[in-house]
Amino acid sequence: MAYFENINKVQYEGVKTDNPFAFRHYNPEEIVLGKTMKEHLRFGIAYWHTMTQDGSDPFGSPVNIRNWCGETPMETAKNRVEAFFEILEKLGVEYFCFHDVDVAPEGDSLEEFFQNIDEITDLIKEKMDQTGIKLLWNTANMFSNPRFVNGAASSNNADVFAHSAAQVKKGLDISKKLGGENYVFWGGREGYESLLNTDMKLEQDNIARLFKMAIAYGEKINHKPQFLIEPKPKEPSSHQYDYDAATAMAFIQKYGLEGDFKLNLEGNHATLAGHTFEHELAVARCYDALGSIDANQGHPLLGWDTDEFPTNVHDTTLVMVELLENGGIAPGGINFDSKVRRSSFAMEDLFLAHIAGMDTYARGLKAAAALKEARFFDELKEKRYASYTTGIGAKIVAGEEDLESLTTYALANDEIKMESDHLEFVKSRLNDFLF
Ligand code: XLS
Ligand code: NI
Ligand code: NI
Repeated sequence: MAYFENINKVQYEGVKTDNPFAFRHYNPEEIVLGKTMKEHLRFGIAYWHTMTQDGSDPFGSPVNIRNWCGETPMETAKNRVEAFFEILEKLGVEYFCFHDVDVAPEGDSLEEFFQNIDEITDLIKEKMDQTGIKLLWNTANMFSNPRFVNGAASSNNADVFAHSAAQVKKGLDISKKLGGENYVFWGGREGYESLLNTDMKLEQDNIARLFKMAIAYGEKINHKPQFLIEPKPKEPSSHQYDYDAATAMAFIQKYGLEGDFKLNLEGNHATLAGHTFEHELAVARCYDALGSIDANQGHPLLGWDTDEFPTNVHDTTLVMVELLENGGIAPGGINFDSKVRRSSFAMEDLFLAHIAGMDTYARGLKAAAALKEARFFDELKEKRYASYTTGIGAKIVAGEEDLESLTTYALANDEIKMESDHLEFVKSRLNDFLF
């Protein structure tokens, strides 16, 4: 049965089309810098925002119209799988991501939950085999259930730690069964509400203990997805340990996890941390740890994780500049961790919103490719840092100078000439590439 009877496979029709269910910029087979757009962008769809989110908010009840609700939670779960793959196929999206609780009802016990997961992931596997659609990553939801009120691995209660370990083990078993390319840890409530009662060192050591158990189990079952930490500074906890990319890298290095862990970076989490998305990507690149991205954007006037679909071409261009500099994002991808706004409650909005996000990323890719071909940023930076390529700068970089030799140099070269950055001119030239 089709859940979106009136929607056909979405095709590229170019900017002149007036068909809302067509791509205007995303042309999957078009070659950009030697690769197809599809290969560059590796789009993924998030099960939670697309299949389970109901449009409710702290001030209002569910509004989303969805036609896949069945008689029992398991029937609904099965219908969702069908509807989800219909969306993926019709949009031509080849990857997806999910939390354990998104796909299967928790039931009355952990045992029942695991049985439900097995049954539903069998169905998902069948769909994957039929369509060639792949699992970008899965994860365990260790923040929604009341037992996680004080976190999962960072909980003060060791039984909660054990429960979390069981969920992660199941997550890795599923990842193996479905050929998952990455496995994500977003520390939902791995943080604290008040330092008054928190042993921060023990909590962070325990998070690292769980991560090491995950690495060891992956080795044991001979399945090694790229592990990813997804930083976020706050919400739901008032303070989360994986605050931002730099903080997560300090954690990864402190506990010696560099060989197995990289980062999954999200647009709205970057802005919540007081950074731009491209800042977070650049930090990750400095550590060779850019693993995957959660594509969304925050509302400029709201201070929480609104997870809006990306529609800002300026932002997606700067993201794609980073991804190109990274040599691509594989085995990661561009996962739309994005949800339709409450007022976009119709079924077809799920298509319109993803088309908007995909087109905005396609425009970002094209603009970033043009910037790269024009050597826009290279020339800018070569000129700006030219003092380090010759003379004293080249010697500093080569490690040939020390405080004494530089003091001698500085005393003899006391009149320093600084040059203007002409930043407004640079920004205006950048606009020429965007539109
Ligand atoms: C929440 C996070 C979450 C992760 C997966 O803010 O973005 O959705 O991506 O647990
Ligand atoms: Ni996310
Ligand atoms: Ni988020």
